[in-house]
Amino acid sequence: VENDPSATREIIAALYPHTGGGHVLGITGAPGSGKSTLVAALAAEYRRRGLSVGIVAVDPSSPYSGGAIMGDRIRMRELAGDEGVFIRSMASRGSLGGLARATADTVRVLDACGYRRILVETVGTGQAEIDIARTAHTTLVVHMPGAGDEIQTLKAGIIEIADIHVVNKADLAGADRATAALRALRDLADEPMDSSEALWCPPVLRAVATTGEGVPETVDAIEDHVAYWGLNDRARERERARAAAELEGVLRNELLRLAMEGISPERWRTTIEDVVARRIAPYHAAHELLRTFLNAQD
Ligand SMILES: Nc1nc2c(ncn2[C@@H]2O[C@H](COP(=O)(O)OP(=O)(O)OP(=O)(O)O)[C@@H](O)[C@H]2O)c(=O)[nH]1
Ligand SMILES: [Mg+2]
Repeated sequence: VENDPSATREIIAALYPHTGGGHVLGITGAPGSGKSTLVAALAAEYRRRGLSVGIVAVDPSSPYSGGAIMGDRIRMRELAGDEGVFIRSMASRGSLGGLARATADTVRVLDACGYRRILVETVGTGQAEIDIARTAHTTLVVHMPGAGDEIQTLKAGIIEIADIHVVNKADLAGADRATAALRALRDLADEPMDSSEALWCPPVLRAVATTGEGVPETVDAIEDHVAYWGLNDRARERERARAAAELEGVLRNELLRLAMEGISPERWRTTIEDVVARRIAPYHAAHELLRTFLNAQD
């Protein structure tokens, strides 16, 4: 799935009926906030509770065999050898879009393999977060104490995507302030007017991932969200929106691919020349190409 996108379609088609049993948890947050440490601690807690865990660590910035990924491997070493845990580290090869696709498909493979909780770590880089929020059922945002944190949080629009906030490194100074600031931000977020069903209020938890403090409580909160996800119409609506967004994306790519296949390299070149020479506007050029393509379909 990672190495051969052309084979992925068949693989995913075969696996798809077996997916849907795993709960996908996105873990995002600023670089160095302790995501990997927390993921390892969460996985260990899940193992204690008897649930199998798949882990996908995504690093959009580091090179193929970057230090961060080696670091993750070492950090997660204690989980290695446990058959109930599968760890996959992925580095970006090209576009973030490609990474999002490979991540989503890797998650599906783990889901089909029967891993009950699938933890996906991404660095908070904006688009990657949004992508992961689309793939995940539950999005956990890791924060750390420190000046300016709250403002960064606001900028990244992270309040909207978080189902659970964890202030990690609660052993360091400023954890109280960070926790209070996050709670205040969360309470500012608009609440829907109709309260006919129970609404999810993202909890703000504290943890020390290195010692495991606060980790069982974090797993409890995740499991509360798993239950919420399973029962709630709003969550099901989100699942539908996710499916629609994915379908739309695939359709867009497929249509583009088909259209490009239907256009000769010569036609493509002359059209570009026409656009550069201002003989035709891009919008009209695209429409003419599209018309040629559609006529060829009849
Ligand atoms: N004091 C303290 N240090 C922590 C805690 N959790 C993680 N760290 C340390 O913070 C550093 C970064 O932790 P990582 O788990 O690699 O953080 P990350 O968010 O995965 O980092 P990137 O993937 O590089 O963005 C490491 O040196 C950890 O040992 C904590 O609760 N308290
Ligand atoms: Mg990490």
